Amino acid sequence: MDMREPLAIPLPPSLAAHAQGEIAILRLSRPEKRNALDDETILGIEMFFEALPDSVKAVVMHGEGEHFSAGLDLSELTERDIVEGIAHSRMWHRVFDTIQYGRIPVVAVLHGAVVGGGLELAAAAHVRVAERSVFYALPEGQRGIFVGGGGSVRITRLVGLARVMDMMLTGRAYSAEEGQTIGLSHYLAAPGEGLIKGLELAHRIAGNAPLTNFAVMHVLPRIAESDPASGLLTEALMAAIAQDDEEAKARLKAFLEKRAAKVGRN
Ligand code: 1HE
Repeated sequence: MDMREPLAIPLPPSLAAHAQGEIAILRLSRPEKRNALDDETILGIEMFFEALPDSVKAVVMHGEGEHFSAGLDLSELTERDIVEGIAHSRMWHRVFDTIQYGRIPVVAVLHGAVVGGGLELAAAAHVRVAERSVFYALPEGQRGIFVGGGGSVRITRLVGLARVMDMMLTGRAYSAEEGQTIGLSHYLAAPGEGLIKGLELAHRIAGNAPLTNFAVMHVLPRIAESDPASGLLTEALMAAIAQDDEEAKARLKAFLEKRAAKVGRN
């Protein structure tokens, strides 16, 4: 039985949103253009994340049709000058920052093409599930352009500068298995089973203490980017704040009274 209900967020036709209990599902719904990302869609993604009700604790993002996303809508690119180009890229940065540094952890479920801006969008999510049909590429080089959706920051942090250089210079594509090995995805799924896996992961994430999810989304990446001494100090502060939370105390008590699931068995 499908328990999904439409979410009352005004979105462009290229997006669809549903709720399933504490999970919101965002679907890129422009399969006739391979979910190419035009301005309307990017702004719609921002609207979706900003309007999510408090009841939502995790998001699953996926794509309709044969591909997750063919990246930037190239038909919108032709008439832009330099100033407009900078503003456009900064708009993508703003929206993808809303995903990465928002309130809610996001699981991206990937299949087919995950290329250019599609890969940049996927890289802004917190957990990635890849169906075996996935291929990843940064065809900006072939198109005569450059990444503009945060890829030079986020994708280089996922897989390293050398690999991104190769992808952009040679047009190299990575398969699902290769992407899993180099760190583009966290999980592999059989064709058609990515959404089920993504929902399962989202339910686990939604079950965490909210303060832990906040710390993982907002504090952990900042620590990873800082010098070790500042990072360790920030970690100590965050650890003390987290353990002082009532929810942490209740969870630790539940474990000590043998009411909590054991690691690796839930
Ligand atoms: C598009 C786009 C697009 C498809 N913008 N319209 N992205 C790319 O360079 C990838 C370009 N796309 C492709 O290489 C292929 O379309 C795919 C490998 C993704 C899929 O192939 P296929 O055979 O399933 O579809 P198709 O027949 O190529 O495309 C179907 C339609 O989608 C067709 O339009 P139609 O009107 O002729 O039916 C395509 O033109 C259209 N379409 N991709 C616009 N991207 C913030 S900076 C980010 C910079 C980038 O993202 S650069 C990478 C851009």
